[in-house]
Amino acid sequence: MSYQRRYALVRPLPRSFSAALQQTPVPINVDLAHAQHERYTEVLRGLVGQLIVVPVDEHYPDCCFIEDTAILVNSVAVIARIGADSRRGESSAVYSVLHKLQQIEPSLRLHRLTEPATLDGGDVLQMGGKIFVGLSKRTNQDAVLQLEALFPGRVVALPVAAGLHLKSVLSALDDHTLLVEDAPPARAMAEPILAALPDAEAIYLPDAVAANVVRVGGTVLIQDGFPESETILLRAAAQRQLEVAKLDMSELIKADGALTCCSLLLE
Ligand code: CIR
Repeated sequence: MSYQRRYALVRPLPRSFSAALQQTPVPINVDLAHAQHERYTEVLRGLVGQLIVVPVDEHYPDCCFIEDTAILVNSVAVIARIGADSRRGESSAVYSVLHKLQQIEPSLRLHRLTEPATLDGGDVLQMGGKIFVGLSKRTNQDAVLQLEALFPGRVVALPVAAGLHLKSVLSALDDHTLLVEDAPPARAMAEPILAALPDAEAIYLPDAVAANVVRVGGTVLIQDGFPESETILLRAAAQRQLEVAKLDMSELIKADGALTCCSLLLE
């Protein structure tokens, strides 16, 4: 996979974010969440060719979690049918933006997952040419079947045993390095991924949220505020000659958001 990205799509954090879905309800400081999301956006702007901002929609408190609306595989965009009813409409604005982008990127192809498929992009990990799909409360087997038809031989489904999404407990630092929360359910989720990628190794981290990083070009975005995990990540990044950008996303974490969930990256 090329880590250079020509485009990143982001969607601003709405004022209605205080009503975002939460696995554990805790009050959110929306002003701070807004500032954290802005910083994420600005850091990303400096790392990609062009940052595309999808208009915010106050009707969707979770709309900043744009990752869930689509998956981008090389020049193919698959518009998701988001698993949570309250979020399903978030994909339309992303479809419109990608449809417009086709005018300057004619090789971009658009597909839509259709009922009864449900899928959140947070359940999809692309690594080593494979597309790993977590079967979760949000993502079902019908989505797996539709993805298999689009990407024959590349899709591997696995159960999500911990966290909201597959990538709530793991992510790819590069095509050979899987970051995984050091806990039995997450280790079990990593097994089929490592089995499918014989050249890959796992690096285990004490904090689930720190296992979700965004790799863009020669830079990796990591969560600030998890010192034990950070020590391990800094070592892994240095070994791979990667720059590190630390982002504090504490208020988005309260709504089960991680780093990958706030952008869609297009090669
Ligand atoms: C939700 O429950 O859908 C949102 N509050 C969080 C979504 C996070 N998405 C992601 O990590 N891909």
